[in-house]
Amino acid sequence: MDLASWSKNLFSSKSLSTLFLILIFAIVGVILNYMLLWPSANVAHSVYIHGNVSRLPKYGRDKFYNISQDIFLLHSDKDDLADLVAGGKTNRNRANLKPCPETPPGLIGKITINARNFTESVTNDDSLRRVVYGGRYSPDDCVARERTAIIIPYRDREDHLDILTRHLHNILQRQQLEYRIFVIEMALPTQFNRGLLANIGFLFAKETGDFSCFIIHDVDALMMNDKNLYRCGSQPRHLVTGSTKFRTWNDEYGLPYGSYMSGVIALTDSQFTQANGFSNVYFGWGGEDDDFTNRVQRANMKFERPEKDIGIYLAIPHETDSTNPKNPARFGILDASAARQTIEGVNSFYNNRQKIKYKRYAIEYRRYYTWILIGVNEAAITKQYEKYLGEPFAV
Ligand code: UD2
Ligand code: MN
Repeated sequence: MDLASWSKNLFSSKSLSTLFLILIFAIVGVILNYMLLWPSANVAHSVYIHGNVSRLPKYGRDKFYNISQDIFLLHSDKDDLADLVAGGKTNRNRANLKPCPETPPGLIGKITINARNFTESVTNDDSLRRVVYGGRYSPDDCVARERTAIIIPYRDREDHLDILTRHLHNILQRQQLEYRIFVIEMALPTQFNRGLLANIGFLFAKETGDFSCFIIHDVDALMMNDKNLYRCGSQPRHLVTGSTKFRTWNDEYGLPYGSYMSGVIALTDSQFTQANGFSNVYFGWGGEDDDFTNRVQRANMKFERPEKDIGIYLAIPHETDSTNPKNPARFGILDASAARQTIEGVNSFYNNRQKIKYKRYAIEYRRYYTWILIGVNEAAITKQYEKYLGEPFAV
């Protein structure tokens, strides 16, 4: 074929339309590629799901779909958790950095929180931008003096969780901590069990990273003074000296009784383990906190608190949750607390003859926290320990 007839052929309507089609395919291909691949490439290695989604209870599945834009990988049951979290271990191999100063320089003391607009008054966009997926942070310019795991037993308090996580990211960065926020959620239909979730959260945090301090944190407690450092001590620490929930006789913020240690507590691995963690048998509201006070005492430790005006918390007001009704049997169960100290607690999930079974339905590295969804069988646990639940009290 000579050049003239070749070019004539090329510009014939048939080859032109073929060319045109190829061009259209290419453009659509590029656009599709951009739309489909680019956003997921952006969140790769950020968010993981563990578990068989088809077996999630309805509640968990709803939650799962709600945040679909954040989900990248879906793992089958066969996936090894160690692989999933390996990328999440904090790299502390930064030989040239000095330890952060004993007293963080940027603290401001009393914090003003506007109760009419919590979200706005606790949000600091710069601090949120610095958070790594899964709710992690580590100072750039020095090595943190504490590596703190914040563990939040949780269910169905999205607004509180949003406020608390913004608040914590803002303040804990000022405190120059290396930290990570864990949210441990209990799947329905089981009644809420704060102690059991705290135990599982503690073990999960240990599995996930190298933490020197574990803080069990209510979702509705906002610290009102950033000098309240989220660090551990030589004894377990109760970080609350007063709450807007409790007024004293002279109208100050206080606590309901002296041995009270609810809301926010900080313990090292060995302190938590020595007390054998929380009791797992309190389903519904109440009792687990006083039980834990007893455990700490029986393990020959005692709670310490920060200075009085530093440990003030704002308690976000809320109603009673329908799946966490007051537990009418809690006083009897508390009476039998000593008998359970060694036979059930955090050890129920690793070296116990009578292990407590639980399911890990899902793990997600969300934008501002790591979320895990737990399922347990309330009837089976209650049966397992029926001899150790004391006498039911008439209330
Ligand atoms: C008190 C204690 C709390 C705990 C509880 C008894 C204070 C400041 N706190 O809190 O530490 O001992 O009594 O169980 O006194 N939660 C959910 N969803 C639910 C139910 C509970 O997320 O449906 C979590 C959440 O982190 C919450 C915590 O459990 O902050 C305590 O539950 P609460 O806030 O209903 O109980 P409250 O305020 O009486
Ligand atoms: Mn509360």
